[in-house]
Amino acid sequence: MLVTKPAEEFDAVVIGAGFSGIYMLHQLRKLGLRARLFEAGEGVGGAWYWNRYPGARCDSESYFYCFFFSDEILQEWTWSERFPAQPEIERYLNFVTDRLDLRKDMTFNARVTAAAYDEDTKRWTVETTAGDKVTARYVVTAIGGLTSTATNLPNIPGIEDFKGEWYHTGHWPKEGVDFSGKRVGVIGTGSTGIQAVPEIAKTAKHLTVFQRTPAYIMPAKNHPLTEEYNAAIKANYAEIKAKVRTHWGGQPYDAPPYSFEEMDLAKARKVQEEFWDAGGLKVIQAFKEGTRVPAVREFMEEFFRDKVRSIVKDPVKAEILEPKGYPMGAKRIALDTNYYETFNLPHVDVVNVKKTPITNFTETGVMVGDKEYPLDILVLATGYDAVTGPFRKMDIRGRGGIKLAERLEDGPRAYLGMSFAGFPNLLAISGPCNPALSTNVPASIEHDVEWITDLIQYCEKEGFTAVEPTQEAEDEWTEETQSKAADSVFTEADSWQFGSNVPGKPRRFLIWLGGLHMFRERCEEVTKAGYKGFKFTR
Ligand code: NA7
Repeated sequence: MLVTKPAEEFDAVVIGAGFSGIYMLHQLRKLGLRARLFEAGEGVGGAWYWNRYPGARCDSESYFYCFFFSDEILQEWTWSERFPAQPEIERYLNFVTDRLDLRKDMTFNARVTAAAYDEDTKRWTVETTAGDKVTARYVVTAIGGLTSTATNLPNIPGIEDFKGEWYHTGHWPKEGVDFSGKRVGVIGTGSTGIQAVPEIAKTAKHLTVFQRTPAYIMPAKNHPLTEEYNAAIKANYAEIKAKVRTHWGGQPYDAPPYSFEEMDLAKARKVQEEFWDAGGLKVIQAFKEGTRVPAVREFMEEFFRDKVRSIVKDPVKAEILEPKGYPMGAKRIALDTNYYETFNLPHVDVVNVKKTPITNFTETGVMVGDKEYPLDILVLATGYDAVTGPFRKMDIRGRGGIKLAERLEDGPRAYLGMSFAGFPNLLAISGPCNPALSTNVPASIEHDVEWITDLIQYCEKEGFTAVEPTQEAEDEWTEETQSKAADSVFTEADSWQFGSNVPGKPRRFLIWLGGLHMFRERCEEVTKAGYKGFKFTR
């Protein structure tokens, strides 16, 4: 039975202990506010706590997939690999938590289920699965956009009939899964499936990959970092930080060096080959014209298909795996380590489930058309009900009892991707209509946390009891989010970014596509104009 704990009063509640929650709690403490953080997991990490599937690894390079707000932490922490794996990021976030002595204000194993605003007391009441019922003047959601609370299970009948083990990658058991000697099936070939497949293949007796859409995949070319490299990075953090702050995607990369138009195809191919060899997200950043220019994009698409044909020896498998049917960039591009090579192993197969969809699960496997694939373990790498999903899982009620879940039913809406009309003092880090998920996420998170901190500080200083955006400001930002997406290549495919991976979810773009550098400017303009678009109550 759930025992309700005695009510406690806080200035602020933070929901979630990933990158966002950790930094937000630190900032609130610095403001001198009494804050409490609730986290569903047993420990800190957020997405990096739950995503323990084999091969889970970051697609951003470690030296900039981190907090920049503390020079001390930048100097004290040393990354071991170019692209950090889940355990290392989890260790990093634990290190930061302890370094800032945040744990004492965190409650674990407590999933927030409800938050309701009382217009008389001007306080939120927040409830958790652990029986907490606390009140606070501010609530900051630090729940992430792709999270374990809102995993996307495929709408294929019969999962309950399957007698083997099955796991969603976003809820991976802490103790791991033993694939040895087992017939394993993986459904889903997004970033997650692409990372998991080579690792599962190492021990499984047989692996069948059920692929609906072939992704465009770049080689990570991951490697351990040397002492010299780390020393050079640490000596250079001021410059790196400045670049992160001014880059579209929050990455400290220089602008593409070459002009596609000014070279012949043979030269372009040589250049592209060099970028391929360097690996990482820079692979598609060789040409100034960028992939929005169809000629550049088509050149690269063909380059990627050639690569698949040259790596995968079986032409039938290669044909299934070749990315096609939509333009590159219309779905997230993934990084791999030995993904294509894995299909050269005799015990690894790929099945095209776009051509013949999965019809149902049986007690013993998966039916594709009239053929059954017998399985002992099924891995669902089928993604998330992104961005709005995690908000809609909580019962959040604002003025007059309006429900945030209902407000978000028709698609994402928020002002600056951080605030909601009718929900005073509810602030969201990387909320709907925010650029975070199109960028190096920690860089966006740092921005949002700092902007929210300034807003709260302003309220405290001015003696305002409540701040919320006007309906008009929220509507405008919401529409701007859609119009930016309408001009983008994303319109040309189904993706989680458009909500089209979840049956019944409206096709509305979830992310503000103006780039982090422009978002920073827009938020600054709002601040300088006396928090334009917000209304304050004393
Ligand atoms: P994604 O990118 O949403 O990928 C999910 C994959 O699962 C994708 O290949 C889907 O195919 C596939 N899928 C989903 N439902 C089905 C059904 N019913 N049948 C067959 N295949 C299906 O999730 P990830 O976890 O890989 O990555 C999410 C983000 O996390 C990623 O973008 C990074 O930012 C980190 P589809 O493409 O829809 O045809």
